[in-house]
Amino acid sequence: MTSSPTVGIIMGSTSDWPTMKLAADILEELGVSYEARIVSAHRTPDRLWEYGTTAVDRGLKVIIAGAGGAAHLPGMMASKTRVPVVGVPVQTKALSGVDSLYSIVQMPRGFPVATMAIGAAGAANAGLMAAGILAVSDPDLAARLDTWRADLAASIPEVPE
Ligand code: RP5
Repeated sequence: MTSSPTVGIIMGSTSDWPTMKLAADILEELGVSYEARIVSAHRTPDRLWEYGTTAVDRGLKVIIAGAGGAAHLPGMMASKTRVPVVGVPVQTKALSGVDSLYSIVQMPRGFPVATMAIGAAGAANAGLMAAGILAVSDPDLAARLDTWRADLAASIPEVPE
């Protein structure tokens, strides 16, 4: 889904895509337009700068940013745009994603990043967080999100199976 995206999903490496795709899957389910791009704080800083500088004019309403290790992408993106940034700490082999989490969560006052859980749950929740933000001003999306949440609740058994 790439036409007129309202959500930008960015990640530091293509190796982050299996995780970040879980955010994309949620947005697909809920009918939210998005784009997915590799934007690395360290390897492609000029691309990060350009992405952040143009985000508002391009109509992006939420940016989901995922990275692992020295995960500076979400925070740097938050420094370049007022578009809300949802951060996803990608799980790493060396430190299990605690490094990613600490790199993302402890932002200085003035430049917030809404930091999700490490890994798969965090990526899916980032998609839901983005949808929730957009649903504030989109009643049709709000209805789809309510249905999604009700379906999830209904799928949880009352007794262990
Ligand atoms: C980070 O380094 C990326 O976000 C990724 O999680 C990690 C490893 O990247 P690769 O070496 O797999 O490209 O910048």
